Amino acid sequence: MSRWTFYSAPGTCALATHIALHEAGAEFDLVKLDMGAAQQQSPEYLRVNPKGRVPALATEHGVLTETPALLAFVAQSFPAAQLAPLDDPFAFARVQELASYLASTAHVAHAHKRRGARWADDPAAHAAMQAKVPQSMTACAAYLESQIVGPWAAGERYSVADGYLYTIGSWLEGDGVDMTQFPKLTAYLARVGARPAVQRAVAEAKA
Ligand SMILES: N[C@@H](CCC(=O)N[C@@H](CS)C(=O)NCC(=O)O)C(=O)O
Repeated sequence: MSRWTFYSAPGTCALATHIALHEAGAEFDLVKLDMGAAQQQSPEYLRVNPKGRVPALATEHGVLTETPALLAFVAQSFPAAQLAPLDDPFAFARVQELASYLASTAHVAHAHKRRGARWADDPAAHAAMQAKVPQSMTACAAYLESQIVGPWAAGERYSVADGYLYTIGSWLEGDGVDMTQFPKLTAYLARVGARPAVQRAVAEAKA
């Protein structure tokens, strides 16, 4: 395995993959993009990821993007780290189910706060999308609260889904969610946040 390069930016969903890489014990070079300076749209970065988004992981096989794919790839590349139930199709699908929900529902709802220009040009539409975020993210938090049955998202074993739920979960308060309504989720986020790999990734991901 050649050394990987991981492309990230502070305050983004790339933290989920960053956490997984450290949980796995992977060796990688970290490249942090400055989104304030629109580096994700620079010609150099568009050659890495033509979508102009983070995360991206340059591997010996090519560049991979999309958080659920990256998390499964990291878990499968480091089986000894036991970051997913790789030998149990149903349990693995449960991990994927949560990762897909976070990517396609929770993350997209969150993006309506600052990225309304993806979906509409009218400033009034942007304001309407922004106004909806506390409600849509509270609905996500309520669903996630209902899913926490064990110490970790997939039950008894920590998995790559935990670093992802931690990443999106840490956005909830800033999105206007009253976290006192969600004690299980709050305690869970503190539990994940106490892991050394998570603290290392959080520290490295800072601006
Ligand atoms: N579906 C992608 C979403 C990636 C994404 O939207 N990343 C955001 C940061 S959280 C980004 O790079 N935004 C830059 C932009 O919109 O210009 C995933 O789950 O990895």
